[in-house]
Amino acid sequence: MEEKRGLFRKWLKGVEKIKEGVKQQFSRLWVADTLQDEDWEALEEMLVQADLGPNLALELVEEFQEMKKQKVENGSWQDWLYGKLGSILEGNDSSLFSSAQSGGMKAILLAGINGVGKTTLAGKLARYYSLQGEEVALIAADTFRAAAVDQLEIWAERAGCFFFKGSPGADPGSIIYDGIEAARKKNRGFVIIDTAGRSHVNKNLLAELEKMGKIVQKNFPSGNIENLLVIDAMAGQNAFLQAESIGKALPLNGVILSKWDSQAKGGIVFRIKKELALPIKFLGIGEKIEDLQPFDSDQFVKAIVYDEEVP
Ligand SMILES: Nc1nc2c(ncn2[C@@H]2O[C@H](COP(=O)(O)OP(=O)(O)OP(=O)(O)O)[C@@H](O)[C@H]2O)c(=O)[nH]1
Ligand SMILES: [Mg+2]
Repeated sequence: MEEKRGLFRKWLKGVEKIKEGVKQQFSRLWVADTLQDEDWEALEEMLVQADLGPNLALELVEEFQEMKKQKVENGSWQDWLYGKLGSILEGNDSSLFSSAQSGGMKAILLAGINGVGKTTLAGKLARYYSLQGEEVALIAADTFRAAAVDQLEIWAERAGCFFFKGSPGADPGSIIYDGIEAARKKNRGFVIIDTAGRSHVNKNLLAELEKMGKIVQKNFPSGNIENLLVIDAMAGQNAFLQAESIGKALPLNGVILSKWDSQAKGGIVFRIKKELALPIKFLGIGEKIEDLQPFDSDQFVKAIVYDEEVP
């Protein structure tokens, strides 16, 4: 319970900024009798600052203007905004493997640019799914840095799961192939693959990722694979460029936003769902193994719009 409360507080930190802006702007404009262009511009600016992006910001401002014109007695801006933001996130299924074949092995492949938190997430997910009764294997397919393999091994120890590393000099594709075989032999049906950070503009690295994805694809039915893109919650506009080019190399099933605890602005969630049409699966909310939250869209929207209490 204490752990849950602590995690909720960390999670709320990533909501604070957008919540504050929303509360100030919408409540002020809602009650004002006459409004100038500057007032609407300030609202738009706040939404852009909160990382919702220019298109969505404008859409919200225009709809809010319309809504204010037809202001119904006793209506509230909160209920309107809850409905509007909720509709953007509608259908965000944060569960993994919802269409997996029962009894079959499952694989998570983590991809993303350098330093976004992939290895940390591999450890967090290993613990999360081990606690749910899965037999987890962590595969170290980052061959760029020797230290990366050691780093993952430490996470595997913390999570108490099986760890596989390739021989020095092996290519990541063959490590994945051998890792899957080793996991199968050890009856570890839940494989999590950590890959090297790769720039989304480096063609060779993207081709390498494509190859890794194909090896996973050959070894698992499609419903048993989750190719997840890890994005730094503060990446802003750049997140979309990353998703676009990495998504061309690897068919993505969803996004994990990391570093949610460090001044994330929150609005990026709506853009990812709307512009990339990818579900948000988890939030990384700190550097510890337990700092992971499945993304709950209703809880998120409620926390922005209404005054949520720490449970
Ligand atoms: N505050 C915070 N820090 C995080 C989070 N996730 C990871 N970090 C930190 O971010 C840094 C990079 O994390 P890694 O897991 O090594 O990132 P990576 O994507 O594997 O990095 P490369 O393999 O070099 O591409 C480390 O210092 C982590 O402790 C998070 O959710 N919150
Ligand atoms: Mg790493």
